Amino acid sequence: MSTTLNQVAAALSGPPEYVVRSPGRINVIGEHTDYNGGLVLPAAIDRSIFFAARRIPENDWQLKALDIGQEATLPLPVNRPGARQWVNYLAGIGREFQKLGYTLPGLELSFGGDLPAGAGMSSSAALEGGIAFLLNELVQAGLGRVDLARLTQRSSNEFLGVPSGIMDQFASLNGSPDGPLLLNCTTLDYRVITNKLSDHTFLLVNSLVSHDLANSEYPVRVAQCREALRAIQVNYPDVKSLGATTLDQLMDISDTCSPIAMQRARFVVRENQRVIKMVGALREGNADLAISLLNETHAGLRNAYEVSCPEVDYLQQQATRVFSGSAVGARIMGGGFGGCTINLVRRADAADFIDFIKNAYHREFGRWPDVYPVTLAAGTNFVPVSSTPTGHSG
Ligand code: GAF
Repeated sequence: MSTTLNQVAAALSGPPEYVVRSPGRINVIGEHTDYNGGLVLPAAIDRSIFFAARRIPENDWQLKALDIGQEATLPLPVNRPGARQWVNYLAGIGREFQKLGYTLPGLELSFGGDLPAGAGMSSSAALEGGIAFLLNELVQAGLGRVDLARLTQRSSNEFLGVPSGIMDQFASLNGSPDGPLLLNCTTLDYRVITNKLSDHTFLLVNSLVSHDLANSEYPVRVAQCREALRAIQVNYPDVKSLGATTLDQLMDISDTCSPIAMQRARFVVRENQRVIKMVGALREGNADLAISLLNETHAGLRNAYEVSCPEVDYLQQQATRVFSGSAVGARIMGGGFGGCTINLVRRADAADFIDFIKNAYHREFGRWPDVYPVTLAAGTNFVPVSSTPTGHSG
C-alpha cells in the first residue's frame, strides 16, 4: 500500500512540527562491495518514506506505520530490541543518539510513502535515515550527512544485528538528482557521476519475492568475505579490505582459504573493477559497455556469489534475451534473494519492454510484477510544513 505526504501529515493528532522526506535508492553497480570496503554506485530516487512528527509531553514515541496499518508505543529511553522489526529500525537510531549523550524527546510520529518494502530499494535504510535526520535536528546534534550514515549503519550492525554495509543509508542521505554517487566505502569519499547515457533509461522490475537481509544468507556472505580477507592478510598484512585486494593476491591464498570463500572474494574483487568501468561507461555514454557490465554482474551474483533466485533469474534472462535486437542490461539489485532487477533499456523501447516483461513474468509465475521508472532525487530533507495540509481543523 502506498501513502501520500498529506495522509502522513494528517495521521497525527495535531499539526506536524516537522515533515521529512527520506528516499529509497537504486544501485547502478557495485553489489556486496560496501561491507568489503570497496566501491559502489548508488543513487537516491523519487520514491520515498515521509515522516510527520510533533513533540509530545509523554516520555515515549507514539508510532504509526501507515503503509502497513500498524501502530506501536515505544517507551523512552530506548533499551533493547523488541519484537517488531519496523519499530526496531527507529528505536536503534534513537539508541545511537542516546549513546552520544542526548535525551530523546517524546514524539508522535507517523510515516508512510511509495517505497515498496522488501523490494531491494532500501525502505529500511530510508526509515533509519529519515528518523536519524529528524533526531539530529530535534536534539541539535549537528551531525553532517556522512556521520548520520555512519550512525545508521552502526544501528543496523549493533542494534539489529545485521552486518550490512553503509551503501543504502549513505545513498538515501546524500543522494543527488544529478547522477549516481561513486562512493569509496573505506574512506567515505564520494562524487556525483555524470550519466551521458541519454538514449537509455533505468527501469526496476519487482519480482515480488520479498527480500529480507536479516533472515537471508547475507550474514553468511559477509562472514565468507571476512574469512578470505584474513587469509590474504597472512601474506599481505597491509591489505585492509577485499576492496583493496587484487586478483593476483587472491591467487596466492588458494591453498589457505576455503574454495567457497575464494569464490565469493573473487566476485567482490571483480565487481569492484566493474564499478570503475561503469563510471567510464556513464561518463562516455558507452551503452554497450554499461549493458555488458550489468549482465556480467548478474552472472557473478547468480553463479559465484549465489544470491539470486529463480524468479529474478527469469526476469534477467527474459530482459536480456528477447530485447537483444537493441540490447538490454539487467541484473538483480541490492542484497539479493528476491526484490528488483535493474534494467538499462533504450528509451524508445521502454514501453514495449515493460509490456513484454510483465506478460512474460505473469505467464511463468502467475503474478504481475511491478515496474518502476527511475528518476534520481536529492537525499533526505525537510519538507516545509506549510506545504503539507494536515487535515486538522484547529
Ligand atoms: C543490502 C545492504 F544493506 C547493503 O549494505 C549492501 O551490502 C547491499 O545489500 C549489497 O550490495 O542492500
